[in-house]
Amino acid sequence: MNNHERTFVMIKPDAVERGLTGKILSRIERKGFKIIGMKFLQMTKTKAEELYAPHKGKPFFLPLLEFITSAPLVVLALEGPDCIRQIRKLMGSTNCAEAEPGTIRGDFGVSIQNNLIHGSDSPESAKREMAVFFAEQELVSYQRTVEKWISPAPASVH
Ligand code: 3AN
Repeated sequence: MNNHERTFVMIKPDAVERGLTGKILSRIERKGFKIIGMKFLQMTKTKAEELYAPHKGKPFFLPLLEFITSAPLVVLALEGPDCIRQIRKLMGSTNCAEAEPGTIRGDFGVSIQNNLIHGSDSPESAKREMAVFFAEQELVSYQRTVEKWISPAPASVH
């Protein structure tokens, strides 16, 4: 398992305006994810088009740009084993109305567009999306002493 897998996460404008930033961040932290980058910003149309380039041409593309640039958001870079898959489980299905209770989307929303949080779906997307908001030197590399308690692999038995 790659202990240095990275993923890109956004706490979207709907979550920020609804005052859910702290609650969502707290769920990310309590699961054990390591934050290696974090910024609060309002996205420009240019950045939004770059981020959502794979969705260009889809019927929800323009409303999505409108939504994502409408208010501030939080962008995060996370690092840890299996973090891409794990954060998506924590988020729940894209459509909040279908997301399981207990997930972020399942607990806080009913919308498909205003779905509170984004997490990359593959290592390739994570790399591409992270580069839209973070220069490599802005990501902070550090060791946590709690790592042995959080790692999914059991400590080796002698
Ligand atoms: P996810 O964020 O779950 O990976 P994507 O990458 O398929 O979902 O979609 C990116 C964003 O586009 C979603 N987070 C949501 O805001 C919006 N979106 C996706 N599908 C729809 C849809 N059918 N109608 C409206 N908005 C959508």
